[in-house]
Amino acid sequence: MQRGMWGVGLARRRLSTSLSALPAAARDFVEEAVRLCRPREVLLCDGSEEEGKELLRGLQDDGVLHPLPKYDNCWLARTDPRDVARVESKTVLVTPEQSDAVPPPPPSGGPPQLGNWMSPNAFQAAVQERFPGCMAGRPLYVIPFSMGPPTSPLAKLGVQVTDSPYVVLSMRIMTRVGPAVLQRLDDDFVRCLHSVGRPLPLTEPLVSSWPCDPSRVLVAHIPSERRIVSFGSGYGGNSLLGKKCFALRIASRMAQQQGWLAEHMLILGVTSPSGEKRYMAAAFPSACGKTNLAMMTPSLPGWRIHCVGDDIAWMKFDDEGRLRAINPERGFFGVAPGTSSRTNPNAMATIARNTIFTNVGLRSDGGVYWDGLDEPTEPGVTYTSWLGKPWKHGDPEPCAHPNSRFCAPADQCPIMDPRWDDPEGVPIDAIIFGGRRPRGVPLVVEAFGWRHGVFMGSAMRSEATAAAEHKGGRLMHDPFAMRPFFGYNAGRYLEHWLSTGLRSNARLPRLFHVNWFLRDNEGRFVWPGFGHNARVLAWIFGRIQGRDTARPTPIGWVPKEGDLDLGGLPGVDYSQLFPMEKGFWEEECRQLREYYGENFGADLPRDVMAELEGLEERVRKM
Ligand code: TSX
Ligand code: MN
Repeated sequence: MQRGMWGVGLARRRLSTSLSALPAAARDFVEEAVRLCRPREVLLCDGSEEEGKELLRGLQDDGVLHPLPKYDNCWLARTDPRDVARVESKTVLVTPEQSDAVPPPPPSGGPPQLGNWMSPNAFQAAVQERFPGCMAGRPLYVIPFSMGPPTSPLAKLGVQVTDSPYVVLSMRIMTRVGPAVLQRLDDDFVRCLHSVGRPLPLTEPLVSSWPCDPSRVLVAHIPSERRIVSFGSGYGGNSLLGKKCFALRIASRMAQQQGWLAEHMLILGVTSPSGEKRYMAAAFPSACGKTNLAMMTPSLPGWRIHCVGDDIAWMKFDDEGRLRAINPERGFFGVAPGTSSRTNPNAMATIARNTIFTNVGLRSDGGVYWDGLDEPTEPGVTYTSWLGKPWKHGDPEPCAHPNSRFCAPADQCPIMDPRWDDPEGVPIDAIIFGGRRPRGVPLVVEAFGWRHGVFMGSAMRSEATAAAEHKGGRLMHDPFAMRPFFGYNAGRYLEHWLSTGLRSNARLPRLFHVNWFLRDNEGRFVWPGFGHNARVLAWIFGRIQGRDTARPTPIGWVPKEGDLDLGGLPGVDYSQLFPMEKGFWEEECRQLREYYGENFGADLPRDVMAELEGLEERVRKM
């Protein structure tokens, strides 16, 4: 870290280095933040080992991080229990016109589902209510970072200023921070301002040594200025601004303007027994096991899977018309509960060192614990819950928070793809949508074409979870798994996808929809999932290669019986995996029509409505 300072009223001590390493535009941005937030000092991050050690020491001294001696360089953070998830209701897009940010508000008067708009005036007022002096007594860290390999034509730079050293440590894992970024930094970067909102001296004691201001959280995006302003939360989704805020919301808007795609998708490589390799991207809402799929161990002999990314894909057509994808991130910020050596051994290997855990349970031997971590209980080992209280098996409350996380470097994953950080990206041949659907929706469907596939993406629904503020168990619409992440009007987002299909020289990927979560009448899962999902990927692989392994149905192409490998799966029955019920689809169409009317209104593209009408017509004839 390099120390520097500007402005009046800053600490008067002599600083070893100035921040002249920054180009003028970045210096202006930092100076503006210093004038507004009035930190004690300014520290420029360089991504070095020593810097990491210094941050860890400080965080330990402050009681924010606790060592986990069972592993190598692993740490536990416990947040204020009021600061445990993204806050969608306080996440806004700031544009002059409301229609640039969101479709018309629901006619029923219900809350908007596809994002929140804030006027520039209201935003200025909100900033003035929160930021002046908000970093008093704390250092301001300057983090120049790259989303994507710095040399990649698809990469974008950002500069985050924050008063949270936890955020700095996490950003060093999740993004690229270092000299290669400084070298390339000019005036084209996303301006990211973050404060936990607890100036010193404190007026009230902290809870769990975790500074935050839950009642005044605001996560604002100003797409026209490529600016993000986040206040009051230290939790990852609200504070690691490179991830959801930049790589999805701001980037989706840039992508619309510049003719590419910024998507909430994992990227994986599939290699067939004959050694052919294809890359696929997949969009799933939360609680569908996206990270598990991205790191899957296939159950089919001879097939191999490699991981490129588990959350975000930036994709752009190259000169040959191939869709090239990069993972803009450098780490995994994954949900811990449910992760185990049975569900995801590669994740378990990834998080065994150099990992920051947040809100997981603690074992007395210095290990971590959460629900679904299927480790045998050892005599003498006691547990402490994420709230810092003694915990034992059978207690009504979970040991780890349902949204507890690991934050680990991607290159520690044993099946990372050899090209996962290739600056040119990997060519995408299939895009897979999915959802957690207990009834009616078959295991896999291929779209009739691009327009039909865009409709499928817009029609995604899934059982809700704990990743944000929603109640579990209810079916929620989540178009393209982007519902909380649109950086502009979701109707125009669909138009952008439709127009992508009209590019003259594009070799378009094929579009699919999958559902691992069908249940029978007794409530049992009818598909074994996990490594067996490779059977579905193998069928998709065949389709990409042009194999005649599908039959048309009213809802799309499905595998011909016998063309989906169900070998060695006793009790798994083709007809159960591919339900085709007229009544179900009639109801689905009705609900979709209502959802479009409520949430997209006049901004729903005509082509998407035409696809819904086409489906309704085909269902009528079922
Ligand atoms: O991640 C999951 N995937 C994708 C894996 C590559 N999960 C975990 C829940 C999401 C966080 C799944 N859960 C999957 C799945 O494909 N399928 C299911 C449902 C399921 C759970 C248990 C069994 C079968 C299906 N069977 C036994 O445990 C024996
Ligand atoms: Mn995600």
